[in-house]
Amino acid sequence: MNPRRTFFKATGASLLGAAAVSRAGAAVLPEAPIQTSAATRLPPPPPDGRPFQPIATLNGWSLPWRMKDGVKEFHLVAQPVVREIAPGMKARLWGYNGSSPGPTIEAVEGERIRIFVTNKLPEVTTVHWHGILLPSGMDGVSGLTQPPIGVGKTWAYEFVLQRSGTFMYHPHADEMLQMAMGMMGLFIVHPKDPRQHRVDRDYGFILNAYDIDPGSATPRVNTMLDFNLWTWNSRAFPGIDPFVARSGERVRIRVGNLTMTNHPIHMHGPHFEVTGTDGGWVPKSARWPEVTTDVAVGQMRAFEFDALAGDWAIHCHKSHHTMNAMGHGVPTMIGVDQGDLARKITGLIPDYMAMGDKGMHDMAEMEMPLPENTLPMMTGTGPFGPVGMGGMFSVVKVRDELKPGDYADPGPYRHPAGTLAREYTAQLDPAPSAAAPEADARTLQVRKPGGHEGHQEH
Ligand SMILES: [Cu+2]
Repeated sequence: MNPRRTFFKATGASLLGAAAVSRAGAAVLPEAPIQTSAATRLPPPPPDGRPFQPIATLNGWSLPWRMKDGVKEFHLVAQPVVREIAPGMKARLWGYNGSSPGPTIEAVEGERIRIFVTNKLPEVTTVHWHGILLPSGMDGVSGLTQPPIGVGKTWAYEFVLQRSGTFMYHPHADEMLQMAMGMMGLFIVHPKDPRQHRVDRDYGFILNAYDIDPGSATPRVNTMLDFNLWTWNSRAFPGIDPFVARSGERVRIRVGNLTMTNHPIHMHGPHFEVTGTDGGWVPKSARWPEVTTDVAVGQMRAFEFDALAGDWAIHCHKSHHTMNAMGHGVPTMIGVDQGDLARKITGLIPDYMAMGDKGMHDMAEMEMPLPENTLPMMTGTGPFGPVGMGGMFSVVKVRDELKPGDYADPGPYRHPAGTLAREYTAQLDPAPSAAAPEADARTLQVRKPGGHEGHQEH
């Protein structure tokens, strides 16, 4: 990844083929750029419309628009896509404009927007604008507020943005299947006054999850809870880009959850404050410091912090969500003497490896034979060896020297002298507290029945 070199080029964006719309339609519809790369692409400053500070969509991009008679027009195309989840694995998903999640929609409070949605899926769809205040008839609920958008059809949604904040979009037609296939995107409404809620860096991503059998590429769409790929913007570590900042900068991270379970997002290092929820901004007087914020299903959270130099892990604190596929069916072998079992089985299955009788860390270092198109369960490498993480994990990389607007991975952190944990190698006598069996015996005696505590027996 190198966002500096992959700046979004609106002019280079490709137009959809004429097959998507009729010849007459093509003349009136806005461009529908497509983007299939999973690199983080920073949008340029807004060329027209109201001014705002664009966000950096993690491993994603923002949808360009055109202004027409004072209305900001976007064009979303719902379609099958191929998404690289991390190097070594691609998934066949559904998304918008070439990617899953779809591009981030960015607009400004008070603007009138018109969003054209073209359906290139094999079935009907709609788009629901999750969290946005709008007329009921623009809410995108199939059957309730509109008939579904037929295959090959284009519909238009139009409304005025009443409140700034962090929102999302996703289908509300066959949504269990369509969201399990990756159809979702961020929708950021910026404040009317760009000086309000101003930060130095503004990141955003969606929590999503897939159940893709090792060796295959299409999600099992009927899975309710037992997903095996826990992703941010349809990427799993080490495929997730770092959050880069300069020391002292004010950083905002916006998170939306469209999985089937909650995710306690935990950041090491600087404490943060939740500054935005589904309903908008949290007043300063109502904020408190945190290091973990739980993002429940369907919720959005924005949090902010003052960047401190270092490499700080940021991850979901459900430890199974920082692993990739294949992790959950493995039996626990800690303490099990597997003896010459491995040698015997290897006679039958040459690739067999006994694993995990002392824990599973060593598995992160092993070159395990994996089916094609399958990610290792625990992976990623840091300056000190295997990180042993997958799934919903990334790193906040803060450096003292960094140009404003530089989002490129700065490499590993150079720790100042005396600030790094170290192995202790000096010879030590056993500490007195390490051998005190008499003390333990005395403690037990006091608790014998008949003593003061014996009354509890009755
Ligand atoms: Cu989680």
